[in-house]
Amino acid sequence: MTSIAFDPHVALVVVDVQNDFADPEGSLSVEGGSDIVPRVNELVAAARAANTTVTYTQDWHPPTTPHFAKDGGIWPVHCVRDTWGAAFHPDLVVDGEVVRKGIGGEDGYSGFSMRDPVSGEDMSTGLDERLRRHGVAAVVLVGLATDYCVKATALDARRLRYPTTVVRDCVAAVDVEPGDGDRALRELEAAGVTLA
Ligand code: VGL
Ligand code: ZN
Repeated sequence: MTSIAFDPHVALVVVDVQNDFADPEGSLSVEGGSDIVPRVNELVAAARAANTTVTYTQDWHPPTTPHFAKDGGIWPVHCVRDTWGAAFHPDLVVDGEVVRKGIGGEDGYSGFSMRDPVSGEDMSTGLDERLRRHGVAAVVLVGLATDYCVKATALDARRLRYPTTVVRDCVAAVDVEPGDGDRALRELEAAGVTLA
Protein backbone atom coordinates (compact mmCIF):
# COMPACT_ATOMS: atom_id res chain seq x y z
CA MET A 1 0.00 0.00 0.00
CA THR A 2 1.36 3.37 -1.00
CA SER A 3 1.54 5.66 1.97
CA ILE A 4 1.14 9.37 1.48
CA ALA A 5 2.21 11.98 4.00
CA PHE A 6 -1.01 13.95 4.32
CA ASP A 7 -1.16 17.14 6.33
CA PRO A 8 -3.82 19.88 6.40
CA HIS A 9 -2.24 21.52 3.34
CA VAL A 10 -2.11 18.32 1.28
CA ALA A 11 -5.60 17.43 0.07
CA LEU A 12 -7.00 14.24 -1.44
CA VAL A 13 -9.16 14.46 -4.58
CA VAL A 14 -11.09 11.32 -5.52
CA VAL A 15 -12.05 11.46 -9.19
CA ASP A 16 -15.25 9.85 -10.52
CA VAL A 17 -15.40 6.58 -8.56
CA GLN A 18 -18.91 6.02 -9.93
CA ASN A 19 -20.76 2.86 -10.94
CA ASP A 20 -20.63 3.48 -14.69
CA PHE A 21 -16.81 3.50 -14.49
CA ALA A 22 -16.12 1.27 -11.48
CA ASP A 23 -18.72 -1.49 -11.78
CA PRO A 24 -18.21 -4.25 -14.38
CA GLU A 25 -21.86 -3.67 -15.39
CA GLY A 26 -21.29 0.06 -15.86
CA SER A 27 -21.72 1.56 -19.34
CA LEU A 28 -18.11 2.84 -19.45
CA SER A 29 -16.63 0.16 -17.26
CA VAL A 30 -12.91 0.50 -16.57
CA GLU A 31 -11.01 -2.76 -16.10
CA GLY A 32 -9.89 -2.98 -12.50
CA GLY A 33 -12.09 -0.01 -11.60
CA SER A 34 -13.62 -1.59 -8.51
CA ASP A 35 -10.23 -2.99 -7.36
CA ILE A 36 -9.02 0.49 -6.49
CA VAL A 37 -11.89 1.16 -4.08
CA PRO A 38 -10.41 -0.44 -0.90
CA ARG A 39 -7.06 1.29 -1.56
CA VAL A 40 -8.79 4.63 -2.15
CA ASN A 41 -10.68 4.12 1.13
CA GLU A 42 -7.36 3.69 2.97
CA LEU A 43 -6.16 7.02 1.59
CA VAL A 44 -9.47 8.66 2.54
CA ALA A 45 -8.96 7.41 6.10
CA ALA A 46 -5.34 8.62 6.14
CA ALA A 47 -6.35 12.05 4.83
CA ARG A 48 -9.18 12.40 7.36
CA ALA A 49 -6.83 11.31 10.17
CA ALA A 50 -4.41 14.07 9.07
CA ASN A 51 -7.28 16.55 9.19
CA THR A 52 -7.14 17.48 5.53
CA THR A 53 -9.86 17.97 2.94
CA VAL A 54 -11.17 15.12 0.86
CA THR A 55 -13.11 16.13 -2.25
CA TYR A 56 -14.96 13.76 -4.54
CA THR A 57 -15.72 14.60 -8.15
CA GLN A 58 -18.73 13.17 -9.92
CA ASP A 59 -19.32 13.08 -13.67
CA TRP A 60 -22.95 14.29 -13.74
CA HIS A 61 -24.49 14.51 -17.19
CA PRO A 62 -27.98 15.47 -18.36
CA PRO A 63 -29.73 12.74 -20.38
CA THR A 64 -28.93 14.62 -23.60
CA THR A 65 -25.47 16.17 -24.04
CA PRO A 66 -23.03 16.55 -26.96
CA HIS A 67 -20.66 14.52 -24.71
CA PHE A 68 -22.64 11.37 -25.72
CA ALA A 69 -22.24 9.58 -29.06
CA LYS A 70 -26.02 9.55 -29.59
CA ASP A 71 -25.96 13.38 -29.46
CA GLY A 72 -22.88 13.93 -31.62
CA GLY A 73 -20.08 13.22 -29.11
CA ILE A 74 -17.89 10.18 -28.56
CA TRP A 75 -19.06 8.37 -25.41
CA PRO A 76 -21.75 5.84 -24.64
CA VAL A 77 -24.41 7.24 -22.32
CA HIS A 78 -22.88 7.27 -18.80
CA CYS A 79 -23.22 9.00 -15.44
CA VAL A 80 -26.62 10.50 -16.18
CA ARG A 81 -27.56 12.59 -13.15
CA ASP A 82 -29.53 10.83 -10.41
CA THR A 83 -29.13 7.35 -11.96
CA TRP A 84 -27.37 4.23 -10.63
CA GLY A 85 -24.51 4.78 -13.07
CA ALA A 86 -23.80 8.24 -11.69
CA ALA A 87 -23.87 7.10 -8.05
CA PHE A 88 -20.61 6.50 -6.21
CA HIS A 89 -19.44 2.88 -6.01
CA PRO A 90 -21.32 1.45 -3.00
CA ASP A 91 -18.07 0.50 -1.19
CA LEU A 92 -16.48 3.94 -1.56
CA VAL A 93 -16.22 5.78 1.74
CA VAL A 94 -17.64 9.23 1.01
CA ASP A 95 -16.39 11.53 3.75
CA GLY A 96 -16.02 15.00 2.26
CA GLU A 97 -17.50 17.42 -0.22
CA VAL A 98 -18.69 16.50 -3.69
CA VAL A 99 -18.00 18.55 -6.81
CA ARG A 100 -20.12 17.72 -9.86
CA LYS A 101 -19.05 18.42 -13.41
CA GLY A 102 -20.76 18.33 -16.77
CA ILE A 103 -24.07 19.29 -15.17
CA GLY A 104 -24.98 21.80 -17.88
CA GLY A 105 -24.05 19.46 -20.75
CA GLU A 106 -20.37 20.50 -20.79
CA ASP A 107 -17.50 18.11 -21.42
CA GLY A 108 -16.30 17.83 -17.85
CA TYR A 109 -13.13 15.79 -17.88
CA SER A 110 -11.24 17.85 -15.31
CA GLY A 111 -12.44 18.20 -11.75
CA PHE A 112 -11.35 21.83 -11.94
CA SER A 113 -12.90 23.04 -15.18
CA MET A 114 -15.60 22.31 -17.73
CA ARG A 115 -15.68 23.23 -21.38
CA ASP A 116 -18.82 24.22 -23.23
CA PRO A 117 -18.76 21.82 -26.21
CA VAL A 118 -20.44 24.40 -28.46
CA SER A 119 -18.79 27.71 -27.51
CA GLY A 120 -15.52 26.17 -26.25
CA GLU A 121 -15.72 28.43 -23.20
CA ASP A 122 -13.98 27.20 -20.02
CA MET A 123 -15.76 27.35 -16.68
CA SER A 124 -14.60 26.57 -13.16
CA THR A 125 -16.25 23.79 -11.17
CA GLY A 126 -15.40 25.61 -7.93
CA LEU A 127 -12.81 22.99 -6.87
CA ASP A 128 -9.83 25.37 -7.01
CA GLU A 129 -11.68 28.00 -4.97
CA ARG A 130 -12.70 25.36 -2.42
CA LEU A 131 -9.14 24.03 -2.03
CA ARG A 132 -7.69 27.53 -1.67
CA ARG A 133 -10.32 28.43 0.91
CA HIS A 134 -9.09 25.45 2.95
CA GLY A 135 -5.45 26.53 2.60
CA VAL A 136 -4.59 23.55 0.43
CA ALA A 137 -1.14 23.84 -1.16
CA ALA A 138 -0.75 20.41 -2.80
CA VAL A 139 -3.06 17.71 -4.13
CA VAL A 140 -3.06 13.92 -4.23
CA LEU A 141 -5.24 12.45 -6.99
CA VAL A 142 -6.83 9.02 -7.23
CA GLY A 143 -9.79 7.55 -9.14
CA LEU A 144 -11.08 6.95 -12.65
CA ALA A 145 -10.15 7.07 -15.38
CA THR A 146 -6.37 7.48 -15.66
CA ASP A 147 -6.50 8.44 -19.34
CA TYR A 148 -9.42 10.90 -19.10
CA CYS A 149 -10.64 12.53 -15.93
CA VAL A 150 -7.61 11.77 -13.73
CA LYS A 151 -5.28 13.03 -16.45
CA ALA A 152 -7.32 16.17 -17.14
CA THR A 153 -7.63 16.92 -13.42
CA ALA A 154 -3.89 16.42 -12.85
CA LEU A 155 -2.93 18.63 -15.80
CA ASP A 156 -5.27 21.37 -14.54
CA ALA A 157 -3.83 21.02 -11.03
CA ARG A 158 -0.34 21.62 -12.46
CA ARG A 159 -1.61 24.56 -14.53
CA LEU A 160 -3.00 25.97 -11.27
CA ARG A 161 0.44 25.39 -9.75
CA TYR A 162 -0.40 22.75 -7.18
CA PRO A 163 2.34 20.24 -6.48
CA THR A 164 0.44 17.15 -7.67
CA THR A 165 0.77 13.44 -6.94
CA VAL A 166 -1.11 10.63 -8.71
CA VAL A 167 -1.21 7.34 -6.80
CA ARG A 168 -0.61 4.59 -9.34
CA ASP A 169 -2.37 1.74 -7.54
CA CYS A 170 -5.44 3.93 -6.96
CA VAL A 171 -6.17 4.72 -10.63
CA ALA A 172 -7.33 2.61 -13.61
CA ALA A 173 -7.61 3.39 -17.32
CA VAL A 174 -10.33 3.16 -19.99
CA ASP A 175 -7.62 2.17 -22.54
CA VAL A 176 -9.72 2.90 -25.66
CA GLU A 177 -6.38 2.14 -27.35
CA PRO A 178 -4.14 -0.33 -25.47
CA GLY A 179 -1.51 1.61 -23.53
CA ASP A 180 -3.53 4.84 -23.18
CA GLY A 181 -3.30 4.65 -19.39
CA ASP A 182 0.49 4.23 -19.42
CA ARG A 183 0.88 7.02 -21.97
CA ALA A 184 -1.27 9.27 -19.78
CA LEU A 185 1.01 8.60 -16.79
CA ARG A 186 4.11 9.44 -18.88
CA GLU A 187 2.43 12.65 -20.04
CA LEU A 188 1.62 13.55 -16.44
CA GLU A 189 5.22 12.96 -15.36
CA ALA A 190 6.36 15.26 -18.21
CA ALA A 191 3.97 17.91 -16.84
CA GLY A 192 5.64 17.71 -13.42
CA VAL A 193 3.19 15.33 -11.73
CA THR A 194 4.73 12.97 -9.15
CA LEU A 195 3.74 9.32 -9.45
CA ALA A 196 3.51 7.57 -6.10
C1 VGL B 1 -14.67 10.17 -18.04
C2 VGL B 1 -15.00 9.65 -20.25
C3 VGL B 1 -16.13 10.43 -20.28
C4 VGL B 1 -13.85 9.96 -16.79
C5 VGL B 1 -15.81 10.95 -18.05
O1 VGL B 1 -14.37 10.16 -15.67
O2 VGL B 1 -12.65 9.61 -16.94
N1 VGL B 1 -14.28 9.53 -19.13
N2 VGL B 1 -16.52 11.09 -19.17
ZN1 ZN C 1 -18.51 11.89 -18.95
